[in-house]
Amino acid sequence: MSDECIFCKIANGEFGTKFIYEDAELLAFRDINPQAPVHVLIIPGKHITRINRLEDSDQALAGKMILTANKIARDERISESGYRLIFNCGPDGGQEVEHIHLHLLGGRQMNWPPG
Ligand code: DGP
Repeated sequence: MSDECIFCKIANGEFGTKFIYEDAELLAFRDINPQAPVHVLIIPGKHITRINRLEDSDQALAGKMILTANKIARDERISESGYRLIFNCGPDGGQEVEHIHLHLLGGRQMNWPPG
């Protein structure tokens, strides 16, 4: 938990954010600035700033984030149409919030290369 971190505050319920998934380790909620019809953020409750700060002991947690995104994609009915999972990391990666989060984007055709 970091006192300054907006996603820690969300995880603590300080903003009343609706969680579309929640368990002992992970939370998921809709992005405030959606870039697709489905845009969900999957975060760990544990404050980890960037994916390049993950440690060997976080291996199961990191894998669970992907499996949870797949589950949410099924719940959102985009599993078969397809979707994109994104971890932004650091300044060049376009990361704005320093608490790791997996973007689940779907419900429209994605473009490549990304901007
Ligand atoms: P990134 O650039 O990868 O760090 O993405 C951060 C995302 O977090 C961005 O798409 C907007 C979203 N976001 C920032 N603040 C809030 C918030 O207070 N609530 C919600 N639901 N999303 C937020």
